Amino acid sequence: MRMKELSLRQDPDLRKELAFLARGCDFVLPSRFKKRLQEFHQGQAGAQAKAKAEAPAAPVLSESIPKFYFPRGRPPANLDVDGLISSVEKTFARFPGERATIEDMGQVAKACECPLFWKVPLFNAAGGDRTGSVSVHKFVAMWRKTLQTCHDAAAKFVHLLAKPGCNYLEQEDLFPFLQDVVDTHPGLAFMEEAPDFHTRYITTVTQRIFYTVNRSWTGRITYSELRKSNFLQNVALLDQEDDVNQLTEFFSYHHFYVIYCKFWELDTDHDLYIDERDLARHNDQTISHKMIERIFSGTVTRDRRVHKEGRMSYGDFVWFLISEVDTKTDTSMEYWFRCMDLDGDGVLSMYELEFFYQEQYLKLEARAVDPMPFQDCLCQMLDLVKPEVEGKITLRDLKRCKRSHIFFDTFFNIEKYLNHEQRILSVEREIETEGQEMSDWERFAAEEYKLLVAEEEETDPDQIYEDHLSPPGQHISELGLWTKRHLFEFPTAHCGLDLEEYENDDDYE
Ligand SMILES: [Ca+2]
Ligand SMILES: [Ca+2]
Repeated sequence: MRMKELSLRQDPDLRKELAFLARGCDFVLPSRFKKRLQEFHQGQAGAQAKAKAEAPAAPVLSESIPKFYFPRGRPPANLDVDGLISSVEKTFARFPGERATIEDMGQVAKACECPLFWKVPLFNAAGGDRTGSVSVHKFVAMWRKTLQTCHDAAAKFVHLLAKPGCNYLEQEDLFPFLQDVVDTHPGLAFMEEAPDFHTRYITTVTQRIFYTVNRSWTGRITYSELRKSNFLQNVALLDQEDDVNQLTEFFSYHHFYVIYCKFWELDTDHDLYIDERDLARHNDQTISHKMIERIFSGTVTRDRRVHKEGRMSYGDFVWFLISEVDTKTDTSMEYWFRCMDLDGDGVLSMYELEFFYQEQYLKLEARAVDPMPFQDCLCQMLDLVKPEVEGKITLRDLKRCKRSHIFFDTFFNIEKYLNHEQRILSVEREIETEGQEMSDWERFAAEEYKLLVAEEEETDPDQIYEDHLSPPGQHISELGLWTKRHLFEFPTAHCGLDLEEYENDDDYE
């Protein structure tokens, strides 16, 4: 039993959850933890039974602990490291002085049987970013160690990008990789002339990666989080897909463009920060002031300045917008649950629900809509969510009920609430076909992109031309304007075809 517990503590995910539990973090619910423990024990029992059946004659040594947990992937039975290394050596033999520059790294990545866009991670892990090129010896030493210690793509990717001694990825660890995507992916070649824009695209993609992959909200992507996500499959697809807009999960330029334009509209002075009043203007004041205040309390934002200085950066806005548009994803449900759980006890109490509903009630009255009294609204919501423990709504209840978007919109999103009221039937249909069509986010991004492009086409073409001729190199205060021109400049050259695709292809994903 003691052995079991020790092994359990070696699982970084479980260890983190234990630490959270110890600190009374509202976010790791005991029930969820119990379930994981149970799964873990079952998995362990299964693996042990299997190992026993496969190797009944193996000598049992009192000090040997059977290995059942492989954070860096399960080692393959017949791993031919020398064979893999020799094909890398053959590739290096083609380069002058057997040294590879960054331009050669595509071939090296292929020789390593990795997707093309692993080239910069591979190059940097062998010290290429410091020396400008890598020798065959240095590279082979690095790659041999990687092959011997990391046994699947997730483990290798983290190993290549993480800081020395770290077994997780932080946001900045992804920047060199993403910069290379911007610099060399054919679908982003048009960004070459606007280096200021690179950072914003990279910030957007980084936030989307953490939003989807970093399920623990720690700001550190672990092996297992990466393994459970689709991210590496998307990286591999970058090789084959020239149109990044097809990769809607992380890399889409259109999605970035939509998010950035939404931020731009709110950031009127274009210093790349927005305050509470700016955010409140989002989508015609649809989010309640109480909720905006909660967001600025720092409960769901990474940048400490949000709470301390009352200003939100673009990165945190990406989380807000995606959560606001699509309340059906796990991260979004967690985002809004955290906001609504004022005392952080992991339960939405009647007090907390009433706190948010009060403002919604007044807003409805102001719009001459007859609002439901709180008690009626409460009954309706409890009926919708059906919490396990009467009168106490947990995150687990909301995730299970599949209609948490209606719940959240009722308490702080007036536009969407009214939409639900008007479209009860179509909402029902939506639930039935869930998983078969575009997500709310994808639909929103595609529609907004169309609108933005149409808006730009209406602009007087002569005016655009004059703007482009304005002298470049303005000061920071004017950077926004300069960017805006580029912002609206990019899609025109590319949108024709893409737009047709949106219109003609019903199966667009
Ligand atoms: Ca601002
Ligand atoms: Ca609470």
